[in-house]
Amino acid sequence: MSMATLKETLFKKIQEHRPRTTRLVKEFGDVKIGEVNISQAIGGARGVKCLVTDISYLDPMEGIRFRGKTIPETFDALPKVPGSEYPYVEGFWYMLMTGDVPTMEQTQEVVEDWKQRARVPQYVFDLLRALPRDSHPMTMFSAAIVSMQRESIFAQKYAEGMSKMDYWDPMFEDCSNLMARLPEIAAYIYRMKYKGDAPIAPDPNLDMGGNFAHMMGVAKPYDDVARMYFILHSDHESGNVSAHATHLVASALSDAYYSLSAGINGLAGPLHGLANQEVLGWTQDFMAKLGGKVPTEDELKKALWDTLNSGQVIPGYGHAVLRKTDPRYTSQMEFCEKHLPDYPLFKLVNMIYKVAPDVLMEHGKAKNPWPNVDAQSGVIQWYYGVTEYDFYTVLFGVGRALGVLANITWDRALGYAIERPKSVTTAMLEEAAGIKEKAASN
Ligand code: NMX
Ligand code: MLT
Repeated sequence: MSMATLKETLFKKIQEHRPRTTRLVKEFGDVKIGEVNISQAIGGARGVKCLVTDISYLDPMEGIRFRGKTIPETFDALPKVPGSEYPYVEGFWYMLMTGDVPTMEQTQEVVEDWKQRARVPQYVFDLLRALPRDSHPMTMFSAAIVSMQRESIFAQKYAEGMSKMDYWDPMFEDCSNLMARLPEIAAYIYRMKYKGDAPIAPDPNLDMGGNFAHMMGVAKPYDDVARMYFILHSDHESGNVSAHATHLVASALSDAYYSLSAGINGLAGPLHGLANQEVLGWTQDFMAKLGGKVPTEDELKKALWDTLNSGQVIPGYGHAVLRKTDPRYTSQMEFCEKHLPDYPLFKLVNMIYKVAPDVLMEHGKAKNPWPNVDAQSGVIQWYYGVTEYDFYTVLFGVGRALGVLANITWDRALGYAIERPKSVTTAMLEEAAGIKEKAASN
């Protein structure tokens, strides 16, 4: 008997899962899972449980689990690219989609499938070339994604008339096509913008991570850096801005191109993904002020306080959910300890890790004084020669696409509703707080 494809396995999983969701809604729809208070309504819905995903879960103390697996468990379980330390991104996609760890054969099926889907339409390159060259790379990335909307199989099938039960199928097709094309688009932006407008053609013999490194023009072990980076940045449950924005837009039955572009726009904010470029910017400015010499802990402390006292955040520190060091930070730190232990920038980042949490605790505002994923990622890129730090969020975006696209495929499979939370007025909150008489009209 021939092996089931990823799509066939996914369909089986979807059929098994649907009754669970239906039962919860039908029989237990009234069961309460939380309450909402005024500070949550004003403060970004922090901690409000109103999203459902099975792709990943974020525990405040332990950090992320992808399909129930911690980061080290994920790296251990998945099939590795021969001669590499890190797994195939394609196998990770299989795991995010189905919840199963694929065999090497199942992984190879996705590798081959993505190769068939990888051709980027010429008009995407034409569009990128038409944009001002000083556009931010995230603007270019988002524009390239939304420009491909005309390719959407979901939009086409929807226009023709399609049963709700079938929505997941063209959504999966669109998401797979996007995943197969994003690496070339990202690398093209990089080479066009920063490397003398000299794009490198894809190599059809390579896996996704290997091909990305090849198209970036960066030698080994950057292929492994790419695999590690994309997997680490893939998913952080559903409430973060990029995942939530993607899900929100998809909930209107907008296709994967519109939805991912929206998510990428959210990732481009400095409090979200852009923080990784801000970390490098902050660190480089600080080094420049010191004339390049290695700082003392006191000098570093002063620079951190100067940032806080000028009303700015310390990029790469703090988190809306996490209350410990982000395991994605730790995973990258372990990579650095192995591959670049004596690199001065790595040493400086470690020194910040030693000093910043105490400074943030003394400052007394941030609920989490520990580093997040963005505090460490730029060092690795810099070490391998990718020093153009305004490009870093595009790398985050390629990785994030894995998680958010797996999520919206399942959104369609489980028939999740159009998202529409309720808003209230300030006067209504004042009434609820008992500090204002009920007005005839709010
Ligand atoms: N530096 C200075 N102040 C901070 C920091 C920080 N790193 N983190 C939080 N605060 C402040 C925050 O601005 C807020 O101040 P105010 O009361 O004046 O509005 C206060 O502490 C309470 O915020 P929290 O509840 O701890 O954090 P929140 O959940 O609102 O925000 C972040 C989470 C991640 C947006 C926030 O910690 C931050 O701005 N960090 C720096 C930017 C960053 O690293 N972002 C990347 C997040 C990961 N990612 O890749 O997306
Ligand atoms: C993320 O990876 O999305 C960030 O850590 C932000 C978050 O989870 O809120």
